[in-house]
Amino acid sequence: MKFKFILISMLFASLSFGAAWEQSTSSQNVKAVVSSDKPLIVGNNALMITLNQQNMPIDNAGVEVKAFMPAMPGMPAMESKGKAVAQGHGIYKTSVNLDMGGTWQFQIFVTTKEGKKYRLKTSLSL
Ligand SMILES: [Cu+2]
Repeated sequence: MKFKFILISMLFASLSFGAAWEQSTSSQNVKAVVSSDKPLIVGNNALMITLNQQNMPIDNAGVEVKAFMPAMPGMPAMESKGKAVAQGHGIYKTSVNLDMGGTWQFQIFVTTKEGKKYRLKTSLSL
C-alpha cells in the first residue's frame, strides 16, 4: 500500500516538473525559457515559452515565433511561423511544425505592452 503511494507520488512529480526538452536564451534584459513536455519530433511540436524581464514575468506582450532551416543540397529552405498565446505569469504557448530532423534556428519576436521589441534566438535540435 505504502509502496503504491510512493509510485503514484513519483509519477505526479515527474508529470508536474518534467519538461522533456528545455532551452534558455536572452537578449538585453529579457530572458526566455522554451520547453516542451515531450521530446521534439518531426512534425508538430507544442512549445511553452516563459518570458521574464529582470526576474518579472512579461505579460500582455505580442509574441511570435519562427523556426527555419536554411536550404541544404537538394532541399529548399524550410520555415514554420506562428503566434504564441498568453497564458498569464509570463507564459506563452505555441506550436511549430518541423518537417525534418536536424537543427532548426528558432526566433522569438516579443513586443511588450509598452511597445518595446526584442528578438531572441536559439535552436531546436531533433
Ligand atoms: Cu534541412
